[in-house]
Amino acid sequence: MFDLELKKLQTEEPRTPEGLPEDIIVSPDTHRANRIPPGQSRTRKWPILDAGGPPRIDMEKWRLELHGLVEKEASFDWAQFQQLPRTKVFSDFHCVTRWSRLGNVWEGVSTRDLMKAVGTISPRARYVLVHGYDFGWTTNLPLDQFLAEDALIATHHDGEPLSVEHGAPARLIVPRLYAWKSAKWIGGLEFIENDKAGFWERNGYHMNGDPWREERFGY
Ligand SMILES: Nc1nc2c(c(=O)[nH]1)N[C@H]1C(S)=C(S)[C@@H](COP(=O)(O)O)O[C@H]1N2
Ligand SMILES: [Mo]
Repeated sequence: MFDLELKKLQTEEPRTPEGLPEDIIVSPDTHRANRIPPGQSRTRKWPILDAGGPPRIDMEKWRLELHGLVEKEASFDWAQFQQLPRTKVFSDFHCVTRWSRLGNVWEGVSTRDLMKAVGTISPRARYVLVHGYDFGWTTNLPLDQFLAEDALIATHHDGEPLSVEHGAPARLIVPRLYAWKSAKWIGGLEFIENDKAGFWERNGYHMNGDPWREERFGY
């Protein structure tokens, strides 16, 4: 009996984008016939992975700061962040340590909507350095990846508020790149001209990080 249930769990097909409500943005990779990138295996659990554990965040002091090469720098407190338009995204999540979690529904503020609030981005800006609240943790990614239609600052996952371990109160989600680019406990977005390695990138991980091209290490 137990064996049978276990088998069912392991073979159950992932949720597909067909039949989702119209207002959910569907990440294009979820339309692939094979949704598992090379060298990855599917997990039905959601592992917790980070470099130093959750930071203590005082919600009175929480800010999301946008700075660098933007027309006007901006800082949202939690109440202001709640006023921004909300978006839902259906996407897969690929960790460079070789697990993939398929069919996630994220809810939060799309990066495109967030950027509308700060005027234009300088044409010189080509990369984003994302800052977490944990010990000055950072990750870098190309601006066009950050502004992909399915990228968002998420507060909810599969209908539940994010747990602290998974990045509450808010985390970045960039479905088209490996999960280490999806910064938990987000506090800042710095728009820069020249690419600058973040925490894992300084330790050998890829500057871009496309799972379909197995951009795990190096440039
Ligand atoms: N701020 C911050 N964000 C982070 C990390 C981290 O150490 N600090 N780890 C990254 C890594 S390596 C992965 S695989 C994902 C894992 O997200 P999860 O713990 O919600 O599965 O978060 C990423 N975001
Ligand atoms: Mo990771």
